[in-house]
Amino acid sequence: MPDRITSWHPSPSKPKFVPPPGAVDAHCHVFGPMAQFPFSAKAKYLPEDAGADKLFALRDHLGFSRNVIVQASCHGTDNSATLDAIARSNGRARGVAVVDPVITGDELARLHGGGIRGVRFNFLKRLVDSAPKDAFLDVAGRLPVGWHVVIYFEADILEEMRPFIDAIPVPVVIDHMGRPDVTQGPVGPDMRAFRSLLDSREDIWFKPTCPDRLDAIKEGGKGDPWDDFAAAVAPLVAEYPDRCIWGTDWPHPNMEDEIPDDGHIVDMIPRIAPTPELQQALLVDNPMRLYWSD
Ligand code: 0GY
Repeated sequence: MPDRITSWHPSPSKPKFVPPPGAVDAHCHVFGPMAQFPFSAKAKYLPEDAGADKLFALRDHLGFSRNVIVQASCHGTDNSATLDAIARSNGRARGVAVVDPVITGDELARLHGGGIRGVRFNFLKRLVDSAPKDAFLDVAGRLPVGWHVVIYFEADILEEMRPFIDAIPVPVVIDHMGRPDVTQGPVGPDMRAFRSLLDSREDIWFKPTCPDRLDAIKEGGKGDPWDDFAAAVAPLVAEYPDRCIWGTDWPHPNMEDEIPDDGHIVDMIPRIAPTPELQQALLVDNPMRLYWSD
């Protein structure tokens, strides 16, 4: 068995930025614990346990109130760890599941009862073996009322994703803005292409997240404090303030070579959302609309 990897900071700093009351960390994961929730046989990485207790302690340390837990690829389509964390949150967590496209209506209803409000379609070849668009569209057409689809892809396939995204009959949330090259700047080709995608439908949302990934030294960026990310992303948040949600991405899957300090990640918020109004939309009003509208 390969070594288990740790990708999160052992003692994140306290951020200088204080999130508004009710702030939601709307992109985070749980890993295991493996003894209770084994990882998928198809997992592409094998992390150390990073369960609900650690996540909730981080939530409190960073000054957040709620979490949206996104099922990580290492747990495949078994959403038990995510559901267990939601169940133990006292109503302060909801989730996004990864499902086998042949999932039944009863099983979708069970996930809804467990606090799931969306499904994630992952197109990153390093994370999943396949991404069957037709099967994804079939399940997207059968989701419970009020759910949305979260899509994770990289900028090099944005154009080929357009017909698929067009065909999705519910709101769409794009993880990490489809991973643009932020070193190109705010009007570089990747950000322009992403804006054009946002302009193609009024119900495409995005996560202006993961400065640590998008501005990583190993990706050709400058690393913390991620100045290129701030410069490229702030205009996007200002232009589409009602369509963005934010998250830490803890426990930062696959970031073991450049582990970010979560306090620094939170301190990116006022750089991309400089006014109290933008911060309220990004951290409270928008995620509450998507995840706690009922
Ligand atoms: C992220 C990003 C990554 C991993 C996953 O499900 C996952 O394993 O999403 C990644 O490696 O880029 O958003 O957590």
